[in-house]
Amino acid sequence: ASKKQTTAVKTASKSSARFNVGTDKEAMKTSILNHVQYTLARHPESAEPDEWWLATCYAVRDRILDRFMETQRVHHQQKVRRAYYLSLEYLMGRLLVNNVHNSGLFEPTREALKELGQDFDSIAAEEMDMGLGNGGLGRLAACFLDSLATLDLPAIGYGIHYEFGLFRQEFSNGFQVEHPDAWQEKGCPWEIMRPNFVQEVKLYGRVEHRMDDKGKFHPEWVDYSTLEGMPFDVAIVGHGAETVNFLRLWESRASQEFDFNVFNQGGYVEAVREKAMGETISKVLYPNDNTESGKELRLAQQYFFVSCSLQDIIRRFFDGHDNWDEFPEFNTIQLNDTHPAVAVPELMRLLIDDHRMDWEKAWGIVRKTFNYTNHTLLPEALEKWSVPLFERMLPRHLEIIYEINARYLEQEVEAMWPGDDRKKAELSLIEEGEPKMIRMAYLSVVASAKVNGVAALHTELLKKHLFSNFHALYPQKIINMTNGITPRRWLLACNPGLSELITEKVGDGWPKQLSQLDAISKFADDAKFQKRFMEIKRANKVAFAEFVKESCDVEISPDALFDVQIKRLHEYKRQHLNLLHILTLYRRLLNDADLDIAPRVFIFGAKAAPGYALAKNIIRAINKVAEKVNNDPRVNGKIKVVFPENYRVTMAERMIPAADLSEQISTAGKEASGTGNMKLALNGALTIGTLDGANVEIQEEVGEENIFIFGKTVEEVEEAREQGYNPYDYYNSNWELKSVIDWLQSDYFTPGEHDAFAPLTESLLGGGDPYLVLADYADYIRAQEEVDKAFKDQKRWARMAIMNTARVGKFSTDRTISEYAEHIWKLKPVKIG
Ligand code: T68
Repeated sequence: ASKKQTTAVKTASKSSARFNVGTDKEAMKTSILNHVQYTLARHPESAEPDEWWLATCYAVRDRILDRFMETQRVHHQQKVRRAYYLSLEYLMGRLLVNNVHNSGLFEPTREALKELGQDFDSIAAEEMDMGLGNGGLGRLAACFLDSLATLDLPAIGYGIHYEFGLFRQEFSNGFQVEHPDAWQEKGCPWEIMRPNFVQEVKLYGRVEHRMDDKGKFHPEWVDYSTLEGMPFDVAIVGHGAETVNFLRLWESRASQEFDFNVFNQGGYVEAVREKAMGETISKVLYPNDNTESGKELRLAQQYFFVSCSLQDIIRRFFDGHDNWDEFPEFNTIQLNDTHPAVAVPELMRLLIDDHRMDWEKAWGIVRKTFNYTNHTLLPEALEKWSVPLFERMLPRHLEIIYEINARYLEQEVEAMWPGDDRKKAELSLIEEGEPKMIRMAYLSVVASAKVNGVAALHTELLKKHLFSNFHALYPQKIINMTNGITPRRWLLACNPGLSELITEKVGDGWPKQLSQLDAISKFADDAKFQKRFMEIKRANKVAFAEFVKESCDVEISPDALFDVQIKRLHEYKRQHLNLLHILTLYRRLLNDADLDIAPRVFIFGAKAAPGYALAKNIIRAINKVAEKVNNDPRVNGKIKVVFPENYRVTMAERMIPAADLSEQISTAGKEASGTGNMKLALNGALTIGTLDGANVEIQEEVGEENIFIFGKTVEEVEEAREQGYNPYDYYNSNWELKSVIDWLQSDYFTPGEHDAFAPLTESLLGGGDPYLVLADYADYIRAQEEVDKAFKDQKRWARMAIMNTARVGKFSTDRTISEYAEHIWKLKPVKIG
């Protein structure tokens, strides 16, 4: 009977291998109704919008899961090589719109909802953002997952199932106020809990070296505490592909068993403390972008998710293989920055202590398995963990890191620079000091097969500065992988008007072959095409203006130039340079009411890390200047400043299609790549920017005549510093610059409240202006005047905008991921079905 049953199960799953359920409108309708009634227990007549949203997600999910299971069956059966992406952050945004587009269910779902009396767009708007990331690094991980599935590459993402993602931002009297982000409040239809794949993780304790019966010493980690990791899987649908990969996120739980032991030893309070720790680890995402906190809980998060993930990878590998020698042949692991770098000593520990492998063999496997992506040169973002903290939390891992260090210094560094103790100190994984610190970036470089930067300029600077010694030691190791963005979310889904126009002209292949957009460049001067392109832009601006009216109670004209800066608030990104330009125009307008400038709306979207005082002060300054400017009748509506609160992926999807101008104005050498720059250019916004990060490559693609470049180059920045840069030289010699800074120092924008922007003005003057805002001010103003001139010539502007959309095909993550697959992962597509 049981054999018969197995055959029956097999037949059933085979015949339904692709779709168990229909994918037409009628089937979707039935399915949505079924979920309203049998999943949510609601009468369709009384179901609320968020319930229609849930039911729709479940109906879509059913269809995706068919493909998901089939993909995993094929991968398992064919014993494929897989890439594993380890990242502490995934900034996914909403999933419904993306999933219906990628799975080809958009039309039937929309039609089905319509017949059920529901509007797809308003139903989709019920979804909360899955905001498990800070900024570019987390969003890049999400775009990578989309491209991996689209290109049929076998890959799994690993991360943390944070209970609270990046905080929700509100403004109060211009100040940023943070609130917890309860993203799971309405339910999480996209994730599947997998209790059968729970993992156990150890923390704290100490190491004993015990002799085995052959007289050999073996280290043993004892007196540790344990936690459990519960996996939650989110299906990742490729665009128009059969492949459905997944993202596995770990949630921490107190381990029942451990509590019980401590409890029996009479350690009641200890047991409760451990339980609290178990439940705390995956509570909240650290809200820093490009800085490191050095906090104990952060290290616990890193180790927790890395240990769960490695054990899961090993379990999956041995479900089909039986020999460690083959491990690097079937597994490649990408470290998204150094945040998961503790994976290096953890894999060594698992191989040596748990699987009794000798050091050389284990190290050989590690070095063939890991690769590392660097996302920053900023010193404050480079991770260093204090040795005493590491020793307390991960005593065995500290031993392993010391051993890696000793062997690599004695063998590799010594061979290259014999007898050079200074080189050894420079290159050591341990930085001397009080306390000693572990250099996680160096550990990642030494243990990885390939190390990559994220834009051409960034990679060159890595080779020249941060990793110059490593570049000499391992000349083939450091390579460039220029970032990208997924055109599915960042054009097809967020800008339907422009997508339709493009499809009409070049066919519907562009979302998977973005370089096909180049074919619209031949219409750049075509008056009819220009008109349609600009009408679509205008419609997007109208829609955004409505949103601004609702959310900020400010009226903005869709005929004004929409000047957009959207990114994390950070000194190096120089939102305050943008602010100085706004103040300059405001001043000029007060001096000359008839000043001939194109009306402009300055649009900001940014969160500041809660502990970053200067960034928060800049937010306050922008808000206070906005209040004044928007309510000053003398300005006559010529300039407006809007800063909607709680910038996030969903808000970016509204702003980007409506943007005319894209502000990419970081100090040269500071922004590793930038990816917002790519999204805005793709949607026909012109860039005003420095020669930094990927701006350099955007200029190469769109041509000098279609971008506004200003400011000091990396070399000029270095030179200015060497010559003892002094912001007062600029302040004292540029009368207009002096006036606007003085203005900020007055109480004009905060009547009665003095020194409100002291942190900001102090950093520009007394603080030495570390990011050369004053040095770049005059050239920025000049470039902005060119923008103004270009915008007044609408034909010229249309041409430039079209050329931007046409020429940025290079920046699809499909191209980026193909390069990773070829040069780093040696990964081949696997067709499903
Ligand atoms: C960004 N980095 C880069 N870091 O700043 C940006 N850091 O230039 C680049 O385009 C992007 O990565 C993708 O490569 C970040 O977003 C962080 O968010 C971060 C988070 C925690 C600690 C340090």
